[in-house]
Amino acid sequence: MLASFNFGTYGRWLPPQLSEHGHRIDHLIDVVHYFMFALFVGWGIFFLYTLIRFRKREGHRAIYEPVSGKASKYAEVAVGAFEVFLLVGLSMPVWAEYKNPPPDPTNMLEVRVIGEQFQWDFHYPGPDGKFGRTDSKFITGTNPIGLDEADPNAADDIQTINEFHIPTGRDINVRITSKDVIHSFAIPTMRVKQDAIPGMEVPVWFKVKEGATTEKLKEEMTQEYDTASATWYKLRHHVSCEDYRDKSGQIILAKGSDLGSTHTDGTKLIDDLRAAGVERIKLQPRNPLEVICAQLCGNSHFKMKAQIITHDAAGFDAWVKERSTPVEIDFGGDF
Ligand SMILES: [Cu+2]
Repeated sequence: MLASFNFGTYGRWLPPQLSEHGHRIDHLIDVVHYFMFALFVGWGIFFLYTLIRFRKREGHRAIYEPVSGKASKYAEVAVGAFEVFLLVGLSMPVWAEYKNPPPDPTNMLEVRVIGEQFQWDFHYPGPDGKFGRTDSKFITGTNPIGLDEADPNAADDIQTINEFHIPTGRDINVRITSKDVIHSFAIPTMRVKQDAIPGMEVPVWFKVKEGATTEKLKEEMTQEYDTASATWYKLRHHVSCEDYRDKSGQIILAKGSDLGSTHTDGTKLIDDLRAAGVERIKLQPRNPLEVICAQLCGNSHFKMKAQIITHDAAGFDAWVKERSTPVEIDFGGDF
């Protein structure tokens, strides 16, 4: 699959769009903006007209009576009618489709998502497709969703914290809730957003475009940076694609090293690279996709993010298999 996901234009207009339904949301955003622009121009012209028409001048006196003509009324009704069309004709059909169950629920992946201050917890049913029972009395640091280990359905369940593994090209139904306050589950690159409300489980579904795997996206987002103009602020979320050495052949920056976590003094790293005569470095982002919280939910709201790892079908099955198999520890003796 050689589709390009157009990460080159990230941030210029809208974020890259990686879900099957996202173009319809983008279309809606476009229509609303064209409408707002038309309104802005229309009202602007009218405003200038009134400034000139009713300016203070000799022989004219202000009268304080409401308008008698029909034109302004027609304009108001037309704007109102168009807004109703935007809501009922365009927005609600798109919204309804993604709030109703997907057309083919047989091949759907269900994931429970639980927001809390300040992390996202994910609960997968595992290969049996059945979620184990959860109860708040079982909640611990390593069991944030309170999974009941005694429940047979829970045996192969998978829990992750701030790590959302999903397959591409398959319907994903997320059932979103919260443990404490209202959060908002948002994936800008998938055009998905839904409030996480304590005591309620709200479903929403989406499908990642075929081929948009994390590995492929990282490859597409690989870029070269000039060491002469690079700043640590810009580079710290990147991973090195190659080895870079100083004049004596010693490695300054190793291939695969994550700049943010392996280099505490990033400015020194850039200086060292420059001093070694390295003019350009090839880097790729550490994490192209993430879930954020779009609701100001507390003092550490800003760090409430989960990394999204998109796999192809085989890769996802392998991950499920790996995570759902109980780890057997050999203690090297009889117990
Ligand atoms: Cu939050």
